[in-house]
Amino acid sequence: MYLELKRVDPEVYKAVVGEIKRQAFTLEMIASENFVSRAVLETAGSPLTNKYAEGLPGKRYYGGCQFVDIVENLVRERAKQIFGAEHVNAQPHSGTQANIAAYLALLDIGDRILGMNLSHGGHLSHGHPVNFSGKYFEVHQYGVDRESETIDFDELLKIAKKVKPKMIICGASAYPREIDFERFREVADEVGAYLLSDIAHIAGLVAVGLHKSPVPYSHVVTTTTHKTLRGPRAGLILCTEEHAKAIDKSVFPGNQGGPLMHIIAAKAVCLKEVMTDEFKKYQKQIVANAKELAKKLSEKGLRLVSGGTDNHLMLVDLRDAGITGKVAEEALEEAGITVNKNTIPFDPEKPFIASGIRIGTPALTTRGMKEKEMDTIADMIARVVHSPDDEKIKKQVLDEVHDLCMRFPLYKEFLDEAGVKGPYDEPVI
Ligand code: DSN
Repeated sequence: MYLELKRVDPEVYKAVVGEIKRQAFTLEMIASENFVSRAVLETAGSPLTNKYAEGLPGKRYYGGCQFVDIVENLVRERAKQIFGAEHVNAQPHSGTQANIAAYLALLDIGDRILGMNLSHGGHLSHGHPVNFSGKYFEVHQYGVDRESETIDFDELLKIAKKVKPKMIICGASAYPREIDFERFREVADEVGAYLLSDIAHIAGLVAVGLHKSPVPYSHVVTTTTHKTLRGPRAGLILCTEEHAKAIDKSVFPGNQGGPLMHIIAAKAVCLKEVMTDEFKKYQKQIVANAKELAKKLSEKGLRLVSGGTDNHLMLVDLRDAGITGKVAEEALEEAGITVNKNTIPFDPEKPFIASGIRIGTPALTTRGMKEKEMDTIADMIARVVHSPDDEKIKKQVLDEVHDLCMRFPLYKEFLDEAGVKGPYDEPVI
């Protein structure tokens, strides 16, 4: 697959193989990451990257769009079918681009928006002073209840009544519980606000019906396609027919130029995979794995925010363990386990230090790991987190991680081609 790259640019080739090797021989537990199929990968690397296609299928500003029209229409039709949406825009380059386009379709600069506090699980693009969302809109925030650590709807309603936002944004990037979209819509209706639901993290769970869909309750739904949905790195917007024109115009010409047709084609392939029984089984296993991991981590004395998980991720509060998220992230990485430090609700630490780590199961579940492996991994994580400075423990865990990874191979054909059989082999140049 990469033989020509090897010939033309050995430096990039080595970095590419290095990254494939890193993915294959470490435990990828960043909740927002996943491993795409060979079909998605081939499509994302196809000559469709060469094509300019501003506009929409059948209404382009360039000639020669007959084939890219096919793939964009497939994304629109498949996404409509999967999510029960009236309208789909297939072009956002990412989740944040989707949010920008949705805000600018429905809002005017300076309007009030109400989103979830970032350190309670929200997202930068849901209204944060350092982000465009906080610079161009007047941002207000809701969060979780201090005791239950779940969304505080009474507080949300109180804030919404006081602030009178034009849009309420729900959806999260670090919230382990199912989101009650119906209740969000009730609050939005009570104050005359639009509801935007960002399902970037849980799109796969929603697609197969494991979590309730926000589509019937939202004016607009945005998502990424590369997390639980396991597609290429990109975004999608779903909306009601009423807002279809405004959304399409806001994506192009409002906020983006030429759509990435190779990525749109890969989104079509991803959605075809989403429609299979195998994908439904996969989503169920993601949640089963997360629940098992959460249970075992709790048994090993680690406190989980809200006490557990309903989805693909959990947040570990490390304050009782006496270490910060930053230290835990670094120690786990040395032991071959990749997670990210994450603030917890009411965190006394700054985001770059953080009191927690966020752990997710989508990528490991793609490799075929199940509850038994989650038990083993919980044990590994606990050993490292309880002794982050113990080099012997980290080395032992690293060896165990390598053994486990060898039993669940990933992108083996690429590594074989590069002459890489194990974690310490270098690609042959
Ligand atoms: N960076 C993504 C995440 O990790 O959740 C959100 O944009």
